[in-house]
Amino acid sequence: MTRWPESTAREYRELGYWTDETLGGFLRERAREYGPRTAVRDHRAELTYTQLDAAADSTATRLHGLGVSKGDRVIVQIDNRVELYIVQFALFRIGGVPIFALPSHGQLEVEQFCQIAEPVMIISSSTPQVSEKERVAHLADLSGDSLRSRIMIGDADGLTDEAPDNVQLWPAFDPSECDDVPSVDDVPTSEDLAFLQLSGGSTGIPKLIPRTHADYLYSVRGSAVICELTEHDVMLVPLPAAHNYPYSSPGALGIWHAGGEVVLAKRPDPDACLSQMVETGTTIVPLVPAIAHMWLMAQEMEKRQYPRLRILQVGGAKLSRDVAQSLERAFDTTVQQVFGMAEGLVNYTRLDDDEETRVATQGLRISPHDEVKVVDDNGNDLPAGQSGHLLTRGPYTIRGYYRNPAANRSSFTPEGWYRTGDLVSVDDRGYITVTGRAKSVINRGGEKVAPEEIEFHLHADPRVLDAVVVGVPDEILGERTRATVVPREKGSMTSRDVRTWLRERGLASFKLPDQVRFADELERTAVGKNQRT
Ligand code: OOB
Repeated sequence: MTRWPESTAREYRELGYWTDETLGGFLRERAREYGPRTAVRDHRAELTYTQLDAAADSTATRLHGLGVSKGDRVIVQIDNRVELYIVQFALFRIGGVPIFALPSHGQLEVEQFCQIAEPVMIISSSTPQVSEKERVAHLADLSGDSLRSRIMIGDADGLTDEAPDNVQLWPAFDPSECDDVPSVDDVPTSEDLAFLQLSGGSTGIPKLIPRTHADYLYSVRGSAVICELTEHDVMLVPLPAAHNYPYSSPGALGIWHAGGEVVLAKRPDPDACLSQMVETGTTIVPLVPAIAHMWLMAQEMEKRQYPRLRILQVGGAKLSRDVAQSLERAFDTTVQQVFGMAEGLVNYTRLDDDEETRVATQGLRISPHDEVKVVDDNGNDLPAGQSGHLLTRGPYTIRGYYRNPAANRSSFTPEGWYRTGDLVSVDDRGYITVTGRAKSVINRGGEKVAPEEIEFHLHADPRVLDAVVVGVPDEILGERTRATVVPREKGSMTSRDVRTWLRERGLASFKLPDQVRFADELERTAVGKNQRT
């Protein structure tokens, strides 16, 4: 893992940005302070801070007993339920390193994580398959035999008698069964690797983002201050809870920092979520523009009142000025734009910014020590107000990906600046406006799709001669994916065949093309490359 230079790290420690606190210790402290208050609930369980803390302990003891120790990677693929947080904190306590897979990731992505990170365990909330034995053996093979066990959380159906010993089914969490405290000799320290997040991805192979306890907690504390969180705050989480944005910007961690309550929504559909907001007295909710747009349409019909709602956050993709204005009016609340990246840097519009700033910019960095610069195509610095490539470094922005020297060479400068791939302009106050994108990634309503990856899998289809994937404008998603396919034999394939092929390759559902077109040949650029735009 590429770290910050020692002199820079020392500065962050001296400034008090990086402390000795680990994520495991963070929860212990919060339980001491806010014990009987509700920390989190989902569709079936509600846990106080004391219970969440105890559940993390007993799960840590169990995982330690299964051989997970400091530095071991564990793929965690759990949907929006309390067990996601219990398992995360359990791993933090024993120094296990979760890889935060999203529920929508397919078998293929899980295989790729196994190849890169050589995990010892996979913990998921998916239903076991009949062929689980073969799957585990295959994944163990890909991970260089590091993978020892697979744990599934949920209902017993689906796990057959033939399941191998290394596949275990854990029933949903029961608070009455928590009593152990893990006894671990080799405890993690705050500058150790805490977990691996996934990059929004601009290449075919996923990139893993190494975050430390100290850098991440600094961004959480800063975010909680910016959002003025207190123990009276209630956050509804309609997005996949393991994503960096609803996890830490300020996310669940920010809420717990302040002693508030997290409510996990199963899905982001407006009908269920809007009534849940009323019932739970939600004060803050993180959304992506595509979902904000759906909620806006529902709200304009139903006109509910949300007397406690303070902040409607929108981030992950560019929000249009019109929608921002309409959201504030329809929900009678303040919109906060969030422009962030799992690699680090997060910007927020502030709650007391004037309307123009709130609706037209993507906000200001968290830290005065976040370095932000805008350069032209040749790497020369540009003056304030001019649009160019955004480069950044700072106290919570990584200096390199996990086990990926090739990506490090292209994504980081020798001086440690991260090339975000975003085109922005920065005004003289430091507020950023996203003006475009230099990376090839398609931002499909906040979900990032690398066209090269889909093209790679399309080319693997023996019926396909050539293929190109592009993003096309979409009123709701911002962009949707369109695949243009040249079949070897004209008329031999339907768009359904194309999607079925990709699904069977194990690709995440959000990467399947929204639209498939067939052509006799592809347009080429002058150098003979496929024309993407
Ligand atoms: C968030 O993180 P990622 O890692 O899924 O994606 C990062 C990329 C950025 O580089 C940018 O291209 C895009 O997503 N993006 C935005 C945006 N927020 C993110 N583009 C325009 N406007 C915005 N407000 O997406 C993420 C991480 C933490 C907080 C919020 C979002």
